[in-house]
Amino acid sequence: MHAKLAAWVDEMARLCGPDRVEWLDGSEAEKERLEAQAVASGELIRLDHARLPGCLYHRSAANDVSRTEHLTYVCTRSRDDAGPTNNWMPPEEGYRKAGAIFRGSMKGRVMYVIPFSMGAVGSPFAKIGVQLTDSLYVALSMRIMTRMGRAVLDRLGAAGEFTRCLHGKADLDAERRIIVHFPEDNAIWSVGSGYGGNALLGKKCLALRIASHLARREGWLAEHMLILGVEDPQGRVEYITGAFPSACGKTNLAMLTPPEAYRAKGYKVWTVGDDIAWLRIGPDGRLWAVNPEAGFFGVAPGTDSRSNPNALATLQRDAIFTNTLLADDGTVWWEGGNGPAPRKGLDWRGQPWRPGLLDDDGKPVLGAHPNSRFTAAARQCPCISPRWEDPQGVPISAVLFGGRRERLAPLVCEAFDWNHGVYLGATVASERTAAQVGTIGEVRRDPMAMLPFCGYNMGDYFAHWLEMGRRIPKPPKIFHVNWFRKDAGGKFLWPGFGENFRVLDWILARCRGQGGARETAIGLLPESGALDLAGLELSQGVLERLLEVRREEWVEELAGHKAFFDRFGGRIPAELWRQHEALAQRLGATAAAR
Ligand code: GTP
Ligand code: SPV
Ligand code: MN
Repeated sequence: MHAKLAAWVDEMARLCGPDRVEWLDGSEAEKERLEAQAVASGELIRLDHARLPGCLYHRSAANDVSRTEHLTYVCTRSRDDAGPTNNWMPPEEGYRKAGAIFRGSMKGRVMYVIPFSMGAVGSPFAKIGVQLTDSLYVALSMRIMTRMGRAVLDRLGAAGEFTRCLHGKADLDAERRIIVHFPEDNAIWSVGSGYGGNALLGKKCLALRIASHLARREGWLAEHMLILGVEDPQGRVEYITGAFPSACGKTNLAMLTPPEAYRAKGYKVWTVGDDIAWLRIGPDGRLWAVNPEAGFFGVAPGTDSRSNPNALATLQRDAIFTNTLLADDGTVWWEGGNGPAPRKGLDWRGQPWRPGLLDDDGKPVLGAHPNSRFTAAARQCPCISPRWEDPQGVPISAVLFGGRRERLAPLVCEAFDWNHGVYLGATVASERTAAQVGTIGEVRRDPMAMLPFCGYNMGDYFAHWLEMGRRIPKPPKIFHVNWFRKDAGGKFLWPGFGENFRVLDWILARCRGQGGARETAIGLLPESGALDLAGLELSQGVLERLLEVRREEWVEELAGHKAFFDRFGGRIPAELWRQHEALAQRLGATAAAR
């Protein structure tokens, strides 16, 4: 028995006051028992067994349907170590504030103890956490999203290191909700929310915020990235990672189905991960990536058998659906999903719903919340890579950064070199989505899609990326992509989804030293004819619009880069300022004095 673990569980149980503490072993029998309990209490609803075998439905509180970044804190001793992009409070205050909400909050409930591993159990790169929670929904979701149970405890032995993760629903009151991280103590406390990224502590809290802090100390990278493999007709597979902000297309790109013309030639995409990548320098001098998760927590709306058939196949069994529409026939539905809307059902709030329903202002009432999601095991994905659990990971040829920009950013742009690529990542901006609380559509800087997930000062984070570049003998090439450019009428210019494969094809050609490129002020863009568009009908002039670099817009953007860097005081590495000045020079503008 692990004495420190036992003592910690006792101490937390004294704080939270559950009726009982139950250690979970991860067995099938345990799963069935927990599901039956959750169904009996109404926390989960069983879906139609014939059509969705083993699937469950959950509705989170109406005020608790996305990550609450304004209630999320990084508690380092020094405020500067959290940096200007994180909410901060001193560790003592974090423990005190969250502790006051936790105190006695599990009375009448069970506290589940969930030992879990991020990364395959026993992989040299895996990290272990133990989550305590009073939510059966969270316990059952952790079973899908992580490797958990007895095997992890065995691995931990009598004295292994683990992240202490305390989670409680309390009364699910947004006024009494806080998610506090203590990277210097390897601990996370989250109270008052039952929603995904706030409550499944292995995901954003451990695998990104705590892990990014560890990664900097240990010389690796913990990133908000998908990982995919592209197999060519000769059977050779090359791997790509991509960082896009929440709800900006990682799951879709990771599971992409290539266009017919490519499939006919024998091209194929393999999914390694859809949200998080841990990257290290391998013995061969390349960058290698592992997916620390075991499942997908994917956005439902917009997912149908045309846009993402692989996701749809993945969630046909043993999945948990959260905040979708619950149809009267025991199935689920969402806007932009398959088939016509069911004639009757209950919406994500639990209110009666029918197609065409309007609210008091005459606006359509959504059946599913825009951030409604499915939770399903990665191994159920038809295109899961045979190497997805490889303890060493997969070698990376290209790293993509991107965001949702209706103007400015071209479809694809290659960095001149690693440091320029770090600048491209550091200056990513994106329109806000429904995955986090806030004004949808508002453009904000989201460097490397890590704004809400970096567990330390982002100025130091950029320095760490630059330092990694100095240490990787054979670095991947870095690109910026944007699938979301729109025309004057607000329509997407690029068809996206499977057609994005055409861009990946050019990217991989560039990595092999092939593929034509023209130099612009912002980077290397496909030269005329270099993108293979066979079989794709793009209207006259659309490709030119997608690949256009408008000097006056970029000069304006330059000021946005500077304003963002200025927030960090002296903590932005000099190399990024040099990149900034070089960009200004290429644009024929003068960089504003710093
Ligand atoms: P998180 O799970 O929040 O990290 O999101 P994600 O980055 O995995 O995003 P996801 O793939 O789930 O896509 C989010 C939304 O973007 C969905 O509504 C998709 O339909 C839409 N989307 C994804 N790829 C594309 C694309 O290439 N073009 C367009 N126009 N929309 C896309
Ligand atoms: C995201 O918001 O980036 C997600 C969902 O992947 S959550 O688990 O809530 O973070
Ligand atoms: Mn995500």
